[in-house]
Amino acid sequence: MQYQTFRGSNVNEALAAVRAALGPEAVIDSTRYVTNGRRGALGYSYVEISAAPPKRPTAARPAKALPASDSALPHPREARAADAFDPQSFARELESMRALLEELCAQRTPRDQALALLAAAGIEGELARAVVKGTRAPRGPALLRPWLRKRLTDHIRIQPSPIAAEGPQLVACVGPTGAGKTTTLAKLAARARLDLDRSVGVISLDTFRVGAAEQWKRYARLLGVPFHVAADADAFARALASLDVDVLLVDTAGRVPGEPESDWILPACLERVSNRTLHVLGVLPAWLSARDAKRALSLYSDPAPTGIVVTKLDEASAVGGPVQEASLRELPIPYLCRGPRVPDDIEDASTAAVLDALLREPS
Ligand SMILES: Nc1nc2c(ncn2[C@@H]2O[C@H](COP(=O)(O)OP(=O)(O)OP(=O)(O)O)[C@@H](O)[C@H]2O)c(=O)[nH]1
Ligand SMILES: [Mg+2]
Repeated sequence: MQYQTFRGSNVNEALAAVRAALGPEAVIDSTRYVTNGRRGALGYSYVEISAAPPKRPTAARPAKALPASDSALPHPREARAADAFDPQSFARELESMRALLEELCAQRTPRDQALALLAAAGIEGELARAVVKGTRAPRGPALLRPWLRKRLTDHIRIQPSPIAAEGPQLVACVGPTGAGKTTTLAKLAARARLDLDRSVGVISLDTFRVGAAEQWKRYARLLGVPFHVAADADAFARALASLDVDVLLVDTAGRVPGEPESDWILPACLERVSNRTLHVLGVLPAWLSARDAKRALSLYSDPAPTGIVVTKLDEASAVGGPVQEASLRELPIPYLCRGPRVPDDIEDASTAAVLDALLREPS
């Protein structure tokens, strides 16, 4: 094949030159980004494409022998394949591919770049479209991040700490197995007691997981708070009657899809509660995808969560899943948890902290 070389200041320009000369069916052999690495007046860079005219189907005719001198010449590609592996030229190839990719990325529209940043944060679909809708995104990541922060602010709701609210409060944690429900409640028990000087009691409905009651007995002893386990609504009502406290914390076992409804006793328990503000907090690890966050909370319709606690921020590179679920359900976020330590690793949520977690600068 007769390969020719075409140049352009970018891929599109070089491709246009190929098509103008050889037509749309041209066969591309290689594309490389060439630069002398300098900026300013002394610098140059261009894209070079090696291409040949399209192969036309030929009528069957006897193969014409090549002249001896021609047939002795290896095809350029065969010659290259026969070459020994050269790490330096391999590194150069890689570098030109990276530069090409960067150039292709830079050609994306600001809206696409904004959607890519949101996707990296774990925010996709309906919410991502709503965030970029209406106004023009600015060009370049330096302007895009502040723009996105502003746009996302309208989609984040924050709830003032329920354990600090006036009057008797009940905070129940629900959510998937291992999400951090018990740890979050232990942190809240410690903060209510030590920081807010409020009386606290704990009732655990988790009679399923081996060691759940022991885990709570240890926390309760350390924190000096009364603790009960309740296997049904009657036992819950008895425990409730014995606890004259400002803040009642209710722990539940993680639910799994397909679990019998009869095992889920929280609704019956909450029916026995009066004169307390009820908070049912869905606890979701930060690394849960938006789809899994939705799936996890779909198991909790009775009672429906009133807020979402995001845990394990310390383990996650993207935290958009739970934040997206909170936004789509119009639920506020009262707390963020950044580690397993009781009581240190919990903070009252703020819009700025949620945005910081969402739009982290690449490290
Ligand atoms: N890194 C990190 N670990 C956490 C955090 N919160 C909880 N953990 C750890 O996650 C594990 C599970 O926490 P639990 O509080 O027992 O979770 P759970 O939701 O009560 O689990 P089940 O009762 O089994 O459904 C424990 O090892 C905790 O120490 C957090 O914010 N960051
Ligand atoms: Mg637990």
